[in-house]
Amino acid sequence: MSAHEKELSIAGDAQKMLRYAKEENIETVWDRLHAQEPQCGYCSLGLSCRICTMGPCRIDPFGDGPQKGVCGADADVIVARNLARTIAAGASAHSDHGRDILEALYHVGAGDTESYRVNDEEKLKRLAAEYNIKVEGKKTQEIAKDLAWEMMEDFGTRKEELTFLGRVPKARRELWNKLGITPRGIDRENVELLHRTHMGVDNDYVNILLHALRTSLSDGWGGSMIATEVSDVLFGTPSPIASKANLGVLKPDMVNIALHGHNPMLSDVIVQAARDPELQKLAKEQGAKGINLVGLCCTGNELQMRRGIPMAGNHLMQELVIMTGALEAMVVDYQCIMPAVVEVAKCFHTRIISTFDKAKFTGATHITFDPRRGVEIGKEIVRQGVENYANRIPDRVRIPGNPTEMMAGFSVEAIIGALGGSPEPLVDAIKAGSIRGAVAVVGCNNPKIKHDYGHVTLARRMIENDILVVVTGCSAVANGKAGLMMPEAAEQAGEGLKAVCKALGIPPVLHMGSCVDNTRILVLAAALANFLGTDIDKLPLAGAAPEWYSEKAVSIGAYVVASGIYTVLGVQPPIFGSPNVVNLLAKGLDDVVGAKFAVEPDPEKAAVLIRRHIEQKRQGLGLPSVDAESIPMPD
Ligand code: BF8
Ligand code: SF4
Repeated sequence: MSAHEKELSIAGDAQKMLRYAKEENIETVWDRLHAQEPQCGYCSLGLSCRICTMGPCRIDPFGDGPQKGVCGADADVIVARNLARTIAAGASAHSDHGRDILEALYHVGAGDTESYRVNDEEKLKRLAAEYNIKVEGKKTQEIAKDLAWEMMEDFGTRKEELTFLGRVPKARRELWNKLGITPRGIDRENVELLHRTHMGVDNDYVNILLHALRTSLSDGWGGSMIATEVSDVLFGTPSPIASKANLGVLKPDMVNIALHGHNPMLSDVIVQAARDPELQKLAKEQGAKGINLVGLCCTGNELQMRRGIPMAGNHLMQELVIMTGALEAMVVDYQCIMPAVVEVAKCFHTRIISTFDKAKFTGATHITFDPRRGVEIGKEIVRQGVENYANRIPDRVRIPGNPTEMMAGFSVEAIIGALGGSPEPLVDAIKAGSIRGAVAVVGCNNPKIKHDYGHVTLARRMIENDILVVVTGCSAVANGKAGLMMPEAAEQAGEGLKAVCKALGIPPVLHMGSCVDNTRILVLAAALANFLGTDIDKLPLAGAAPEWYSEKAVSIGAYVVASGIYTVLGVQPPIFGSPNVVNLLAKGLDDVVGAKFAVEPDPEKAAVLIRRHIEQKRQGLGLPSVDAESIPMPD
């Protein structure tokens, strides 16, 4: 193994595939990053604006050149507008995903699909109660229709606030009202943000950013939360389940189909379709032993959480999985799918199948998905994969190593269930100090950070110091591959956390799902705060996105902070061209919403920032704590 691959990833499977890529001259995301360097300094600082055609404009960060755009916008306004638009894009992506799932629920209610059904009736009824829908005397189907209809109203403008705000601690709701950032309609906040950031509308950076927080809250407590809850209703609320991860989940003697993207409504019907006896028979006729479905990114997380489907890899693995030469089809829905997969697939027999009309890929086979004919379309997709097995070139198959065992399925319901039905035992362990607090390590991979290094290093340091870790998204894959998501990993935890994990039989790093499932973390945090009769910002909690890249991650970071949770980012956001914006986000926000951002690329240092923060919060609650400053910061 040369130094080259080891510098790019800590994951053994990735390192092996990167070596093949180099030997065979196949371009990857790391090569393209290299070709882009040095990246634009103005853009990296957030100081370029192309909102209108009087521009594009740039502000000189050194003070010698222009300090204002053609319209007169200064660095503060330009940086704030750019950040706000990033949040709108991220919140829109999550919320549009939520609406797509909601439409599937509506079709169930309307009785015009046989591909889906209500899987968790109890949750359906609980949600109906939150939405003030009467359930007595109604059939499940009718409740589904009524709930879908009411939830759709959360996207519009009819309401003064989103329904799920009923879950938020009272003090926080009052704070949001006082600040004027209570999210109303999901679409409304996003549209208003685009309006405000048009040239000549909102020209006050604080005002722009407050509305950006409101928009992010419409994602966290709105669009994403609807996506999670309705997915649970349709596909089942996750409970602890055994699974596996890394490229070793591909099988040399089976038809391998990877499901990539974010929306579980497609992948769920593919799971149904792959069981079809006719397709199984066809696979055998092709010489394969059967059909092996594997996940990638958040669609993979959705499948792993509910069905234990093995996980092939996270964001930076999407090109490398094709290079195994053992992938018959990569079925994509939307988000985080690099257009580059089509190019890599050309070097192999892999067929890229796109499925959503809003997410087409030039060069891919497109099969339009329609939830009303879900399973039928799912079968057609699987058939294409199976038929492609004949085109596999056995000499080019190279599946690196064996998969790692991992556990998934820790929904809030499952965690509370493991605790015996109440958050009390967790609260007691935190009070006693055997668990110091909890941290959510979430988000993406980014080729600017050594693949998986940020996630795994931070999670290790947290559990060693008795901080419970919950993970979602690509962080869950990284930590699963690193072996931290088995109960045995408790041995790597501090004495207090180790004892709690052993008593409950759970890993010290808990898989809570996909990126829209970060809302499960909000729900858990709110439940703990409500249980203690306090606000979320008083709790010893933190968030971290050590390797983030996407607009969705910015929206997540914003709603997590606006909900009162301190968050450390591992990749610098493009805001450093405005010291005022940096000051607001990294300091001032603490006085406004009780939480702030920090940026720290080194996970060893990020770990210390989080440990110090957790001790300060413990002290604030009057719990046994150590002096935060006594925790040394590594050089
Ligand atoms: O929604 S963590 S790279 S796959 S954006 Fe994308 Fe980031 Fe992965 Fe999932 Ni989330
Ligand atoms: Fe330039 Fe202002 Fe137009 Fe932006 S909005 S491109 S700063 S003139």
